[in-house]
Amino acid sequence: MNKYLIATAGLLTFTAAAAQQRPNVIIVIADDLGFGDVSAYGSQTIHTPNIDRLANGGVCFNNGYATSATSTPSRYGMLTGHYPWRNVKARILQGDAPLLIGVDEYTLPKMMSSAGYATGAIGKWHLGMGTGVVDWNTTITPGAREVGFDYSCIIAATNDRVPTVYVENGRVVGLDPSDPIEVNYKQKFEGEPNAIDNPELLKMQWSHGHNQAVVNGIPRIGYMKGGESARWVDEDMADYFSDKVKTFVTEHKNEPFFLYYGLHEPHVPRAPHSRFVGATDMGPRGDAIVEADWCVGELLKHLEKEGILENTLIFFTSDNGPVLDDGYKDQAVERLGNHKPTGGLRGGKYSLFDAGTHVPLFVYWKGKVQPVRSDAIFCQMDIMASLAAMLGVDIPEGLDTQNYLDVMLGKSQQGRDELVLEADMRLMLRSGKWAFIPPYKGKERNLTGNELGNGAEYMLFDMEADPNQTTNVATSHPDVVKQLKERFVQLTGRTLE
Ligand code: NG6
Ligand code: CA
Repeated sequence: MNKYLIATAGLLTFTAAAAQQRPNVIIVIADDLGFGDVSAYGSQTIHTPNIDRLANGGVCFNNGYATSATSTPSRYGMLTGHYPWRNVKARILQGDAPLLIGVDEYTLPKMMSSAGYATGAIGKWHLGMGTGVVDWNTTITPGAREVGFDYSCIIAATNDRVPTVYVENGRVVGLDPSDPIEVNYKQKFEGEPNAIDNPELLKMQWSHGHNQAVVNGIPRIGYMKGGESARWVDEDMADYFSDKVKTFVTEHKNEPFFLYYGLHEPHVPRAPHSRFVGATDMGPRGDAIVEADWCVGELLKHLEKEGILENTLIFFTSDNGPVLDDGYKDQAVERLGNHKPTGGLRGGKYSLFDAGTHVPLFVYWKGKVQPVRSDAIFCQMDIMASLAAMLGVDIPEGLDTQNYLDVMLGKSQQGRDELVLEADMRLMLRSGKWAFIPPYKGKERNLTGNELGNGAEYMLFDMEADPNQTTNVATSHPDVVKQLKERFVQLTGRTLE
């Protein structure tokens, strides 16, 4: 055999091997689920057996990170492989916000498509849709399809924001054309109920914000009119999306598929189905987590039933850290008991402290990935480059995503050394064992009670010795602070005093 033939033969073998390594890929991403909210990380106060099955049967990251402490930027980071703070619009979006991701932008689902995958997004979206002036009564475009999802069945933003309808492939589900939907985030619609004027309609009370449209007895952010027949029932949302997930899996079981499954729990308003009410002693927040666990269980059962569990790589994570009172009086604070949603980590949702972005993160692939607890830092943003490496796909240069395939599959514990993490456009740098937070003006805590990480001084924490960030060691480590300041400026392009 001459050299040319040997090379060709080698290539063919490689391609065949690569083709065998095309498991289905599912990302399950919960909403505001904290590091301490799943029993896999040691919580004795809540039991999440289905989520634990993934954690204990796969790579369970003790240092898994989202890129941001809130939803929109976090999801943007994972789906685009770009740090969200590079895009000034990557902030918490309202329900009528335009599509945040450029239609020409490279994305994770587009990468998966190029590797021959069918792609779908089901559940929470929160990345905007349309061009800014959305007509909810026609096909809304651009949207999930332009981001790279062949199929989508999503909620536009959050479960506390209007419009409270499901959007399937760009169309509002169950809409009666004679009752068109209008949405307004500035002005109320005359004659439509709202939380301030119609408290008698409320089955759940708001604590801050959330006092505009009333849908299903729950006050929301934003005003909405019409679309009565299309409005979701919060208590049925888990079942609704679970059914959509099963249908998607069944329809695509004979080809590789990529599914993004955005659970809405335990984001506010917490309104689990009646069969989960009372599942915990913690009230709606705890019960919603049990509902999320049930959703994971249904997914696993369905994959088993279709005989494809062994051929499916599953990520489980959360978009940002936990919060108790995020705007509704649902007893999340009062009934917390001994439960620690952050698992003891400092801060929470909205925070530059660790619990803002330090989230549950597991990679499960039955029979292929060995169960291991990994201390490596692994970030959701790196899923893109790591999967690309697994599938043999070239991705564009200039992205922030990096290939940590061996870490992702539990074969190496050499994770990321540096990460720039974001909370409401404020940034911090995680570098090796150090967490470095520059000074930021602003309140110490927001209305949720979560500490934001603002302060007049530089903060430096040794995450090995002090993972709960109790002691700022900046003054005793001036050399480290100096070095991290320089690195922060270099990485972020921002200035520091
Ligand atoms: C905030 C909401 C909060 C939640 C959050 C988005 C108020 C007072 N607070 O503005 O309830 O909806 O946005 O959460 O309106 S996230 O997890 O989607 O980022
Ligand atoms: Ca969230």
